[in-house]
Amino acid sequence: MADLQKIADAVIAGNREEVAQLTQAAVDEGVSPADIINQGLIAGMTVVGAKFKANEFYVPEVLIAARAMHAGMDIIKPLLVETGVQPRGTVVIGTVKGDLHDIGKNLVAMMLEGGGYEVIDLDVDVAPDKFVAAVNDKNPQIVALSALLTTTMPSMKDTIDALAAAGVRDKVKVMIGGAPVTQEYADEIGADGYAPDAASAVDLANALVG
Ligand code: B1M
Repeated sequence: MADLQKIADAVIAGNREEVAQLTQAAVDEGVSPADIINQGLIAGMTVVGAKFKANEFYVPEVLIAARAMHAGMDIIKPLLVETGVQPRGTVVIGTVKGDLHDIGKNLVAMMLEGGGYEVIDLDVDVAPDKFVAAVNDKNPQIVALSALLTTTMPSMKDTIDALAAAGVRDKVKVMIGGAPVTQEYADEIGADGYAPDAASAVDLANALVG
């Protein structure tokens, strides 16, 4: 009988081979993809997020755990399509125009994937019109904006304004984050939420999609 807690433990330990092997064994035993994701892969990443918040894990451990989670997701993803399991929501994420910093954004993207979201990553230096195009094409529930420079924070407001000008602002929740960003700034530019770190970003996304 598959022990899904072992998958979670292997994710937390960042053991990519073990996650892949245990995930494949669970699939072969007929455990549902949704159970493997929720009780194994996401459960593991939830613990990783909590440890990261508590400063028990640092960036390298989170990246290694996320890589291990991906090894399991690679096995599960084709089955999700077959069984029609829906992600918790879709998030379009990117580092805003003029800004090339992607380490924090990638962490947020990985944690959101670990939290059960489909993540569409537009990469770095993303102009407002690219976010608008992605909202029109992919119909996400959330647009997630990252900025690391005080000089590129205004691109967050430009992006929100562009979503409004294109008539799609009410279709999505906008969350923002990055080292210089604050809740006050989120309020000032009309974002729906701010998260200080990658684990909090998952909590915020969950709150925003209800
Ligand atoms: Co840059 N850089 N950098 N840099 N860089 C900083 C940000 C800086 C603080 C360094 C300093 O001067 N002390 C400074 C900004 C000053 C300011 O604006 N106030 C700075 C500068 C000035 C620059 C350049 C202008 C330097 C130059 O060329 N003169 C230049 C700008 C280039 C550009 O973007 N146009 C530049 C370039 C670079 C590198 C390319 C060399 C490299 C980036 C490589 C890469 O990302 N692939 C780099 C790096 C690595 C840094 C530092 C050292 C580290 C940033 C990082 O990755 N942190 C940084 C100094 C520092 O922070 N100590 C610095 C780790 C990462 C996990 O944290 O990104 O904060 P962070 O993400 C966190 C949270 O913020 C949050 O969650 C993450 C995980 O918990 N978060 C979100 C992030 N996005 C979120 C989104 C959310 C929610 C949470 O919701 C959507």
